[in-house]
Amino acid sequence: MGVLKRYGKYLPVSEKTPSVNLEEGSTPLVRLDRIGGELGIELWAKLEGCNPSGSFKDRGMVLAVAKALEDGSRAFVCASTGNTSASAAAYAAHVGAPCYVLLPSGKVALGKLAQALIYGARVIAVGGNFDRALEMAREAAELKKIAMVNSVNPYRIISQKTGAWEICEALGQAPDLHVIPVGNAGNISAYWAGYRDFNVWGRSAVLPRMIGIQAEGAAPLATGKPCPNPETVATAIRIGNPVSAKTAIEAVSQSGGFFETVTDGEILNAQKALAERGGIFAEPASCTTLAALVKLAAAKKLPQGAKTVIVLTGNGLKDPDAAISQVEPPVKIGDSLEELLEVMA
Ligand code: AN7
Repeated sequence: MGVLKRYGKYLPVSEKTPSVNLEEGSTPLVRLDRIGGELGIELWAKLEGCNPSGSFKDRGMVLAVAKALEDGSRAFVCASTGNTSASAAAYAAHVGAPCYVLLPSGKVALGKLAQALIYGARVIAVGGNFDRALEMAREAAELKKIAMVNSVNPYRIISQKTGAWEICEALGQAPDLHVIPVGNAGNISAYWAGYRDFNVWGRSAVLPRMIGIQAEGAAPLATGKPCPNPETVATAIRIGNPVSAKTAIEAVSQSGGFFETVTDGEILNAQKALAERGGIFAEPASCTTLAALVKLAAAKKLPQGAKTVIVLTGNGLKDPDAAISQVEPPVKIGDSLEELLEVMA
């Protein structure tokens, strides 16, 4: 029914807030018994790739766009590693407003670029990395007086809390472990705030340990050191200077969790495992979560039987190149039945 309808009572919306709805949220929470069994845990995956633009960004974008319209904005701008731009472009199109998106040139997965373009956004390829593009977008938003819809916009984070609320409602309470990719660090901050809400409202006695995962080549929070030249196959989280670093560090420390890193090889292995043994195709950034669980299990650092949720933040179809790079090409035959039967033997 859309995030603003389902959770409007708990969000800063009033009768003056325009109703914006692409039927985002209410995504599946899927139990993965084959993979969970191998890891010795009760494993659940939140399929955020089932959102209308194919990532979790829609949860926050719907409120950011509704509030911007309420406040009189008529255009939007964002910088993005891909998914924020796809989401912003979709919602801008839906409400009939122009949208400018700044992308790090050549570093955005093909599906996400296709989305921003087909939704009709003004797509600008910046000759710098995401962190620089974000600075530029912030300055342009101020000068041109248009709404900035990156997660520096507080409504994004507030509305992304709905992911945690849905998990608590589906499981009856919060899980033991919450495992989530970390780029600009907004989502881990939002989930922790959402879990605390349910705790304060008396609807979950449990608070999960928050485990934030970064790619080894873009791990400012996991290493505690700035990362001026982030690099990873998981382009969504190719971010060196996370805007929400402070709240992410708080989420991890208050919950008794930790940050972990995984290599590009571990990420791609996990992507394949999730598809082959779970039936789920998620983009590389999302697969950092399973990669980390595999790594922790191997080091005997995974509490056996723990109820664990991984957030699969984006759809695998967004980055076909990453998937194709690690699989065998199709078997080629002519058009005879004999050849077919031979390859099926
Ligand atoms: C699939 O689109 O930053 O830690 O500009 O696309 O809240 O930043 C995307 C981030 C995880 C990290 N998984 O979330 C952008 C952008 C996917 C993502 C993250 C992103 P945050």
